[in-house]
Amino acid sequence: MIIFQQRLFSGFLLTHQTCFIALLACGLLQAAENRQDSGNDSLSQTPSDPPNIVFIMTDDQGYWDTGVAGNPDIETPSMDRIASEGLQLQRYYAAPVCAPTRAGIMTGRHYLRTGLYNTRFGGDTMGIGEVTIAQLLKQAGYRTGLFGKWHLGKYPGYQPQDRGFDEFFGHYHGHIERYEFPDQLHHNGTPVKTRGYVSELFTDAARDFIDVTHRAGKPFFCALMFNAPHSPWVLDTSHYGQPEGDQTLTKYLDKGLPIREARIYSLIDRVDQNIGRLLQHLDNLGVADNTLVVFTSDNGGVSKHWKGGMNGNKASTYEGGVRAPCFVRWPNRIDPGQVSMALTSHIDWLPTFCEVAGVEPPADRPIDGKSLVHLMSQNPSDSHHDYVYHTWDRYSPNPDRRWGISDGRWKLMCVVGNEVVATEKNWRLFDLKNDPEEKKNLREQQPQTVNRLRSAFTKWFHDVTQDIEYRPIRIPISTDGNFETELSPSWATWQGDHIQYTFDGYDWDTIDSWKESGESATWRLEIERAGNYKIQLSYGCSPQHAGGILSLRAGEHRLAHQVQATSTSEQFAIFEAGSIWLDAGEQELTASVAESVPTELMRLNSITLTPIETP
Ligand SMILES: [Ca+2]
Repeated sequence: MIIFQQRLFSGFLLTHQTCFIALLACGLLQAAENRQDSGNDSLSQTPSDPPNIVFIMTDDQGYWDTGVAGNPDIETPSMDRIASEGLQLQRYYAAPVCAPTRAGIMTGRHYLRTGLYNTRFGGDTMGIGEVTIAQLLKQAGYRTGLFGKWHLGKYPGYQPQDRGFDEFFGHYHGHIERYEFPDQLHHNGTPVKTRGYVSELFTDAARDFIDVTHRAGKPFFCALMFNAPHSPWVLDTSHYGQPEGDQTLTKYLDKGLPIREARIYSLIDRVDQNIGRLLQHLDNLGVADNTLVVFTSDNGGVSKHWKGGMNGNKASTYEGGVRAPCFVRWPNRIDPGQVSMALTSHIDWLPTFCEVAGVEPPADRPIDGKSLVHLMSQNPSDSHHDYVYHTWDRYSPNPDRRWGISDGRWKLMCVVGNEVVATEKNWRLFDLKNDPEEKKNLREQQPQTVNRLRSAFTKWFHDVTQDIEYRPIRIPISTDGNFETELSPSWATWQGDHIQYTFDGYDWDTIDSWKESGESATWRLEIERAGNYKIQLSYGCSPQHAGGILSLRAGEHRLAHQVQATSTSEQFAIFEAGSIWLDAGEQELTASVAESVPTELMRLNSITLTPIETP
């Protein structure tokens, strides 16, 4: 076992990076690979090998949803194995919801700095100027792959393969609708059809990526981002005749869990089996000792069967909404059975991985995270961050409604709905040392602590939000490759007394209920090159409502389309609406009701723009 102190470790990194470059120059990587192929012995891994990194994250798994957390019913032997063979970060914090945590992981910055502010409505897009950990690790010679959920941008330029990942197989949105034979998946920018169950598919892709990278003699950064156990909680019944999902579900129903909880536990159980397969694969390749494996989740849990006394769930700023499981295994560096109570955060991964890979984080912007490497030692410190901060509001950053701050001992927080005007009376102060369940509000007894924490929070909030515009990015309309761009309903802003947006799993969302002349939806576009663009509309309209006129307008240019019938308003069909000229640069495309209709114009599912080649 090799244990380095922090100061020595930094020097070691310089040395190992230099060695790696020298290996490249001398063409000796094949020899290194051959040594690794020879098995998991002292020759297969040396301290000078750059560590591989496998970052495994689940979606909506709570701190309490593992066996090692004390949960008496869930079965997670692989997750527990990572914990017992390495370091448990007992007070590791994610953001309250999905996309914000992912932006923090990728950038090392609080998500509000990145322009991302939502999980839908186009607000789940990480700013184009951000530098990701994948880009940095590529600079250090790593091959990079992401398998599973991205949720940081769906349009070209914002997809994983545009943000530093050599290989991407997964989905852009916050969730997908089908887990068996899953739809809504893409491979390096192209939609793909798939067979099988989603957790297996992502794991298989990660395994294959590791194999190819290992054979090429490169270190790998493999981000395996399971979409389970996020809703809609679809079990694995894809193996007809051997319904593994049913067996697992039955196991948890037999333990007395209600059906909702049994489904969530089954999804986690299935993920755990796949993590076990991946760990075994690392063993088989002989690279486990020099592979840093992280297991964590992206926000608080949604399960409620057993919470170990913790308060709150996903999306709240109670501990149950923001504390996540976090285990780190790296046999060359970390002794088994280590535990740290230090305040740690999802924003710490970028500086951590930069340090282990020997590459500098960006120096031209604030990096909020701090490297965790100093905790990867015997008897790890319980000191890291002075404060952890929590904030989440779906529509725009807000320092008053749903927020929290903790110095480890004391925590000040507030959770109120949009219908409530938040005041100081809604604040709650908890002594986490003596009241970890966050039951006893000490706000009135500890005014100085309240003032100190609120002051620190507001200072932080101002810092991370200043000079940043929070609205959907302009959708890039590129002529590169002559590809189509689909304008999704959730990215529109809409005006009118009746018009509304209906969220229905992203690909089935609609703009609907519009019927008065002038009611409209507008998309903000960035047009790369002026020209004519073919317009295709996907919508549903029942026969008795057909015949209305939809007007499309971009600057001075207009197009009208008479709405046609589909069999029902819920069945979408694609209609050619003609073409419209779009000037280069920043443009707005507005769809509106040209003439009032009795009920609704249509249920508009998408508008697709395709550049028309000019001779
Ligand atoms: Ca999540």
